[in-house]
Amino acid sequence: LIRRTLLAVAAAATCVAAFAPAIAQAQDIKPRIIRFGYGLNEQSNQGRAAKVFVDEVNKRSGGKMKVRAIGAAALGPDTQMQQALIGGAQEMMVGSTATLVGITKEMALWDTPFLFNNVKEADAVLDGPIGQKVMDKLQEKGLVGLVYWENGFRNLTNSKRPVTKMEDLNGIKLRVMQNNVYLDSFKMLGANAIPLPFSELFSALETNTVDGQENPFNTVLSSKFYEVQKYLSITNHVYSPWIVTVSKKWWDGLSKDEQKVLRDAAVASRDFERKDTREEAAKALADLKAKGMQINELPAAEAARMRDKLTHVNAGIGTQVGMDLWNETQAALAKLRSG
Ligand code: TK8
Repeated sequence: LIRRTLLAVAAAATCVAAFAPAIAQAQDIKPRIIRFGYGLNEQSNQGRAAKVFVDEVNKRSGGKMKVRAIGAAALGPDTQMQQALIGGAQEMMVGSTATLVGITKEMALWDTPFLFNNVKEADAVLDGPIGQKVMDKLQEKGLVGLVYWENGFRNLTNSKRPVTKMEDLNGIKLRVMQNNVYLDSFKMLGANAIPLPFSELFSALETNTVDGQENPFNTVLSSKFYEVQKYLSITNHVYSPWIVTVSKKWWDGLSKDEQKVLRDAAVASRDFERKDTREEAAKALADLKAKGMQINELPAAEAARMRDKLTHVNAGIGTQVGMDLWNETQAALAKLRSG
């Protein structure tokens, strides 16, 4: 009888292992505390998706891995957190790919003005082999990239005047991300481009240290830039991804099961984040109008003039990221557009 019971128990255990591999008890998972830093506030699309990541890691690790999501740049701006990850002093973060260009030059690919025409193209390239290739470049610098989230198409706001043509940018002190492509792009368009970390942006706008900035509608709303910016010009000049990264030093000490928990939770957070961001963006303009912003579109001819001017920047990006990667991306986009 004992033997039979043991056999039954063993068979049951095999069943559990075969049919429910997600059960945490069967996995090699230790209790872990994971600091996950981000720059926007808790009420933003970034904050909402960070919460989803917390829940997903909790659920998938049977409560053993606990993510502490810390927003509003409380752990420092993007560039500072990146260094903390590289050094192993912080486990995870999500931030702009643009601020990673100083570490991994290939990230500048995503800063190419007007690279993607729509989010479908962005998803296809970012989640495909090209996005993976760029992400993998982080490893040699001490970072592991997991997924791209959507920051979104960027638009221009300022406190001086409606920007309806390129010349309207002349003399406008415009905050840009700490990134040479953005700096060159807006200088090219005639603005007085000033790199600043995001965490200093609201107060810089409030004190008129800078006159304007560019970010997706979602951020203009969640960071309350409408309180200090009168004009919003719909430029959609670039699609900006966020990227979820892990300290490689820390990652290399995790078991395969723990790494899988983080990878799967990151994918779940990405799927939530893109949907949530797109829903918010679709109604953000009406909200911003209601908050008193004056919104204008660019006449098609003016948009074309700006685009044309910015092609000068593209040549430099090709050299920076490598012509192979550049050409591969252009070919992938051409294929997407023809299909
Ligand atoms: C938040 C930033 C922000 C970015 C910027 O940390 O800096 O303007 O768009 O989302 O990464």
